Amino acid sequence: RWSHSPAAALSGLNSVTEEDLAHFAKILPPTAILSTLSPSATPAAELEPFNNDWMNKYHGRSTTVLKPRTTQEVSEIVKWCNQRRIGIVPQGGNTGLVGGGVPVKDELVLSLSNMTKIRAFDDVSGILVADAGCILQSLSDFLTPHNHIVPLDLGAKGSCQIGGNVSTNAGGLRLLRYGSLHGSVLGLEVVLPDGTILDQLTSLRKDNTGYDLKQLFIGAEGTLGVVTGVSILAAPAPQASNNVMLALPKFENVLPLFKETKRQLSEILSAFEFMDRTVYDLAVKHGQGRALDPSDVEGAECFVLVETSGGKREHDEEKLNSLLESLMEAEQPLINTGVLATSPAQFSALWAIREGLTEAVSKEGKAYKYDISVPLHKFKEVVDKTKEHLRQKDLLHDNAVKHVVGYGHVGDGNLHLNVVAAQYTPEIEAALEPFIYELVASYKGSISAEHGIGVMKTHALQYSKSPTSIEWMKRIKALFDPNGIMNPGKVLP
Ligand code: FAD
Ligand code: 2HG
Ligand code: ZN
Repeated sequence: RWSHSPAAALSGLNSVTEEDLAHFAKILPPTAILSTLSPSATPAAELEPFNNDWMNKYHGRSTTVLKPRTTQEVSEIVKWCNQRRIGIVPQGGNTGLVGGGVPVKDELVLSLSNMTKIRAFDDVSGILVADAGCILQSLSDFLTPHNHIVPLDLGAKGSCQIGGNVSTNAGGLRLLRYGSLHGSVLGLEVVLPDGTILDQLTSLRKDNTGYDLKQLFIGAEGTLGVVTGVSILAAPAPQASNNVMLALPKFENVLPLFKETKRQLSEILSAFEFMDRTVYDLAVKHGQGRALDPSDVEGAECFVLVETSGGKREHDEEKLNSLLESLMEAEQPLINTGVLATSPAQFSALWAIREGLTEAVSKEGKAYKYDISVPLHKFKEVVDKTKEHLRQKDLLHDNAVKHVVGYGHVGDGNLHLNVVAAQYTPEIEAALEPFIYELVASYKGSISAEHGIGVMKTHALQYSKSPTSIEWMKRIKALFDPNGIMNPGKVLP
């Protein structure tokens, strides 16, 4: 039986006891065990970062955090928890935005933060094999002198871990160019819920030997096992990168602009990121990146950040400049202005605006985040309809919802609808849900484009998945994890 209450998934599971801790002490050194139960009890405050999510929206009450250093240690911990029916929440950098990485109640937190070894890199094939706890930025730094890049980039790169990225199937800012992790992850090492180590850490580009089991763990959000190692295809570093922030007089121009940009830039286009005026203003207000000149933003309803990555600077600059010229000189220009980065510092400053949007929103208030796939021409309609709906409910004012903003990955049809409130309140949530999920379903969209389901959207899965799909997901879960210990209350209703 499955219930719509995440906590119900925990019935039948046990809390960690002092006896369990005594067993963990045989596996791990004292420094790798944080517990408020232990004889030398860890102060509760030290567990707070593990019990609360990035938005401070989801709160767990775990008493114990374990930080294994090896796959073997993970295996022994998981095996014990399975025998004892203790729920486990695998945790990476805890930057997830759907509450998947924190406990629902007092499950044990298994932090991958001590598993940070780069296991191998082959600069001919570009294949990188690393522990799941490696921070994305550190993998990127490692690859720089080898003239390669991770095929994934996101604003949380300084904290998120590659195992967390794989487990959420994170999309991010480079998906347009390098595709999803379902393509670039070549192999995984996973500790299954009974403690078995599933070694699928192949470094082969091609391997058609039956079912591709690793795909199940990409986006499983820790519900099927603990990812301990990742083999990923790094991309050759582009020889030249440029970017330009385009200011558009109206949203309707985004679609034709995307078409024209793709046509002219073709193989060198590497990002096409959208932000509406309100969220741009929030970025400026909260100090993300460097504000554009007032004359460049005047009359702009929204912005698009275009990046090119190619093999020859002169060639790319010529293409980008001629795109800008043709856009400006058209009879009905699609853009007001384009601010072209002319130095590495400006290049980073333009990206900092886009990458800082999530942070800006969180400084402004409490964000309800809807990470949705909808047809591109509906992006603005979704924002407008949500605003109107909140206005009708008299919730669009400074003491309730302060802003409704939209930004995201145009190239991937992925809108980040953020409803920025003064507080998280049941009243606002009730106004937003199921309203937004129904709206998304009416466009045949997805209620989660890239952030996952976590604990936030288990009850909404039905808007994007058929009953047959959900039934088979449940069967897969029961097959891998018959005792329901892995991240209970997440993903499945
Ligand atoms: P956590 O938050 O720790 O965990 C996320 C989920 O994965 C949880 O369910 C957890 O149980 C599970 N998990 C973590 N590690 C493992 C493991 N080793 N084995 C099994 N399960 C595991 N997402 C995007 O897709 N695109 C973006 O552009 C993007 N930008 C972001 C920007 C900011 C500022 C922030 C805060 C978040 C952003 N995210 C984005 C959300 C995104 O999901 C995470 O940043 C990232 O992928 C999660 O990695 P993490 O290590 O922090 O995982
Ligand atoms: C991004 O694209 C992230 O910046 C986060 O996916 C989106 O905060 C959000 O809603
Ligand atoms: Zn995103």
